[in-house]
Amino acid sequence: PARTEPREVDVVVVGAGFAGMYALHRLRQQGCTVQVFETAEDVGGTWYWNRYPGARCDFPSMDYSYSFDPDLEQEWEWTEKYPTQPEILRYAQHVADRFDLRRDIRFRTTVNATVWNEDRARWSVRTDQGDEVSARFVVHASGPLSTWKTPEVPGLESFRGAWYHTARWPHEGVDFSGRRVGVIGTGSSAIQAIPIIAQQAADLTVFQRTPNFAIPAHNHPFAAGFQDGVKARYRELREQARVSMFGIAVPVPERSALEVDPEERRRVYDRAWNDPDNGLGDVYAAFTDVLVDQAANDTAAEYVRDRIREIVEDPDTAETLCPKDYPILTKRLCVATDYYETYNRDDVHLVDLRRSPLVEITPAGVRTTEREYHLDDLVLATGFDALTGALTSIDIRGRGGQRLKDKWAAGPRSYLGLAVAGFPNTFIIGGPQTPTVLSNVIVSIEQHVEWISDAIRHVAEHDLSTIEAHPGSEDAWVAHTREVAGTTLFPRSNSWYLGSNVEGKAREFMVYLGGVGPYRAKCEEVAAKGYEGFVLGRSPATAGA
Ligand code: NA7
Repeated sequence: PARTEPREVDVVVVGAGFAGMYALHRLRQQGCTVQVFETAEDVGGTWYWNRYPGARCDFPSMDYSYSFDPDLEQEWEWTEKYPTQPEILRYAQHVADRFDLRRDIRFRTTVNATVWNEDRARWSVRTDQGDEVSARFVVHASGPLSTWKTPEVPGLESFRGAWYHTARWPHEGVDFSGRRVGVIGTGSSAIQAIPIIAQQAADLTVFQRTPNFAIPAHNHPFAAGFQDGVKARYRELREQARVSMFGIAVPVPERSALEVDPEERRRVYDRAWNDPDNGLGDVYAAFTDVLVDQAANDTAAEYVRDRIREIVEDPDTAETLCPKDYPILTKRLCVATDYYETYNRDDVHLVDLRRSPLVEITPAGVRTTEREYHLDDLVLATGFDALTGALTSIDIRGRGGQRLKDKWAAGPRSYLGLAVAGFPNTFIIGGPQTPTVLSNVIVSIEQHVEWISDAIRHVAEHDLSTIEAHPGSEDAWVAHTREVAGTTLFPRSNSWYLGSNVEGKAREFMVYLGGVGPYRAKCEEVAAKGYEGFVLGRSPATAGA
């Protein structure tokens, strides 16, 4: 039989998390035909997959929500300071219903290749379900923390018990009652899950390679009237978030941690630690120099280490839990409920993998250089191939058949994190070289979606065929991203921001640290100057079409 021509759409969007959902809505509103592909069975992205016990957002619910529709933000009712995964997923589902998004989303379908066709100036998009769609534009909304990773030790397949990765948790939940459970990893996910697993399990062993800093969440249901008060000021608060450093309205620091006297410093840190309305911003923006000056940073790090030593009764365990070899805040600061307290339980044990590294997973459990630990269940809270993993796992081939994966072998290269030279009409939401992962992600997502849909409209309205990053602007953006990172303490820690958590991955600091507000201003300036730094093409294929 004759091969049928692939269906043509204006835009293919990869992923139906918060980024893909808003991209679909916005692009459809401006008249584009859009096809979204999503691996999961429903919308929600991160909040669809990460169903481990205790999974919550570490930004407050009233801030971590869409701002694009004033009615949506007024009608939705959040229940508590930090929203749980089920509550955020319900919100995503509500948005999908409200804007009738699902009719343009193909679920249970993974995009595995996008190939640029020079003659037609279109992308051919293929999926694991055999779809082939021809699209003028591809928008990658597959998430900075979606490609999960297991520990780089052999034996996982031999384990006789059940194992779970925090980012692929069974929908029906897991009952750990009466079981001997091991958790590998002590990042944000583990720090949320450990206290809850500890309550259930007969016995919990935590395998820690690098300790993390965590501040108390002080999570609580909203007091009467609180939500209405925020909603009354929403326009002003959202605007403050858009121009802020981290995508959330917090006061801009004016003082150095070293210029105030120790009592005043202590007062500021005590407030960040004890205030029921505290948050990450209180620490990241406590002083002007905590992110850039080692001595200033040490004051914050020592404050948190002192709290750990106060909370954890066994001095040896407390010291093992104290991060000492990297500056505080240069790995994501965690927000915790009873995390350090959990180590005071008799049935919780901490194994320091720095002293006795992990050797293998065995049929019966986990073996370190010291001994074997027998376990019924194993929880892998071992993180993600962050920022680039979801993009390089797709066979993306641009001009001349060049693969994105090859182009990025020595580290990601992009212009504004939005576009890549040699890959016309392709945009990335929340990717590397943007502030996204060090911000209130939804604020960053909205800015990206709005910028990208404006760019797509610009191409359509000016009868252009392509928009593509100029190699020179890409070089300049990569250099600028490095330069800004180099003025901070961030490159001093082996974090997933640097790619150092994945074996063989290039070391390149992947987050733009200029701040959400300044980054937005830069993107807006580029657009206002007629997409300065981009090459706008008019090909025979579209001329007169
Ligand atoms: P993270 O923050 O990447 O944490 C992963 C943890 O797993 C971290 O403690 C790692 O230790 C540990 N890990 C990874 N591989 C191994 C091996 N092979 N052996 C021992 N320990 C290992 O992921 P999360 O899911 O917690 O959080 C990701 C982000 O989601 C978070 O930052 C928030 O922004 C939301 P390491 O530090 O590499 O020594």
